[in-house]
Amino acid sequence: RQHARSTHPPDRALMAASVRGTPLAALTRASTHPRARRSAGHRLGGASSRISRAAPPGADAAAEQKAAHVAEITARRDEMVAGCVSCTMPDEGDRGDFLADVALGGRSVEAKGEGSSLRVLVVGAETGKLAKSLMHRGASHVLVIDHSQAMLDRAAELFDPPSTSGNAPCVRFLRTDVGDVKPYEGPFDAVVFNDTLASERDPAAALRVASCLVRPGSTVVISQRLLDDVVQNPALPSMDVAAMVADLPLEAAGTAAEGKAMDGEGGTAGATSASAARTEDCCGGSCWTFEVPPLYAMRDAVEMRARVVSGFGRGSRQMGVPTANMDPAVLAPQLERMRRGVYFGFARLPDDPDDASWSKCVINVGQRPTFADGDGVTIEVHVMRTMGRDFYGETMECVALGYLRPEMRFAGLRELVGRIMTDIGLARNCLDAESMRGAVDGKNSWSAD
Ligand code: RBF
Ligand code: MG
Repeated sequence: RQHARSTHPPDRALMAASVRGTPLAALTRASTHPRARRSAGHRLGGASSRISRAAPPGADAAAEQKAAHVAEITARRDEMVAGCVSCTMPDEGDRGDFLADVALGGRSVEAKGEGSSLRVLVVGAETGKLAKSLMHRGASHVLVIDHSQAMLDRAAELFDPPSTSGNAPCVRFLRTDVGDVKPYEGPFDAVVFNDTLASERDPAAALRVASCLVRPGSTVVISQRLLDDVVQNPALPSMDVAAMVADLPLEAAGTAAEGKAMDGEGGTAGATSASAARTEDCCGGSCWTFEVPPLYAMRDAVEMRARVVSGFGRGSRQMGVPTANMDPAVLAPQLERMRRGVYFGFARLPDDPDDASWSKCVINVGQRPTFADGDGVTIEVHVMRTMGRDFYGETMECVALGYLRPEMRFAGLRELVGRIMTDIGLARNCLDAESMRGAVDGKNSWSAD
């Protein structure tokens, strides 16, 4: 029992400090563990030498910052796994069982039926116990990511190597940042931040990316071991979960069916859902459980009518996704009700005899942060129908019925187009529902394509 957590209060202080992103030098000072000076397994000194290997020369400031942060996290997590793991990752087994239950919420691949899969993304490997619990409880595929290769290697020892195709049920390990997980790895049925979100360089961005990697109806779990002091201390705002989820399509678990106001009441809805989502975990830590609503239907449709103005000329030529830009000047009241992000609905050109019927569409309301010229809010409508011409100056009508996701900054055009294709697929599915057609059926004739 000599490594039991309760006998080593300094290690708890150390964990808490690491959660707040304290520099490693401070962590080393915080460690008064009697063995820290004697045993290599407990020593935290020496990590700073690794930190100094920061970004390659010539990288821009943002990349340099990211590299430095990744190096720091990597060093910290290498040390965690090199040390006494029941000290650096206390209660891992119990937490793994608890989090697997929360993440799966009773779902299992067996219950989903023949040919289905149940995919979970785990951010933070530890020694693999959470992945093990997930597989035992009914996940079919678990992707475990971490910055520490040593930690991933240690966790992988718990499992058979995956089949080459990756189709058979398996656990895979990948050294990457959550922001760099490719969409084709998903979509996931659940994401678990396994005591890692608070130490992300930008926790809000990490959560945003994660919420885009999951499919509608899935679960997002944030677990932190010793976060109480961080949450309650306004001097440490890095984990304001309420603020983080305010603009994301996330609902406190169990409340998603009631529907979140996606139009205008974002701040309040987020705050409510964050506190409603929070529970204490099995071991005195904090756990937030969110659901991505099965259908992001808005309570009230937003109707827009405006002239088509010229955009950046990038949609058709560079992206292969032509968009009609609706004049934002006359849509101020609607813009006030719509958070920035991607919507789906129906659009038509009422004055054009050929295109006066409603077609499915996706709508981006935002500032295109992926591009340098992205400033000023635009309302861009991609109509899922071949029109064979542009329609500058014509009047467009558009009804936004649901919210897909917040706007994001992508690494480049290819990633953006990839995500837009996913948006289009999701939108098409949602809009096939009878209730969706009903929203415009009375207004005009229906166009099936
Ligand atoms: N631009 C972004 O920078 N980030 C986004 O997440 C984003 N999502 C979009 C989703 C859809 C469905 C559409 C049609 C456009 C989106 N855009 C986004 C805007 C895109 O950058 C823009 O259409 C082109 O730059 C042409 O102006
Ligand atoms: Mg355009």
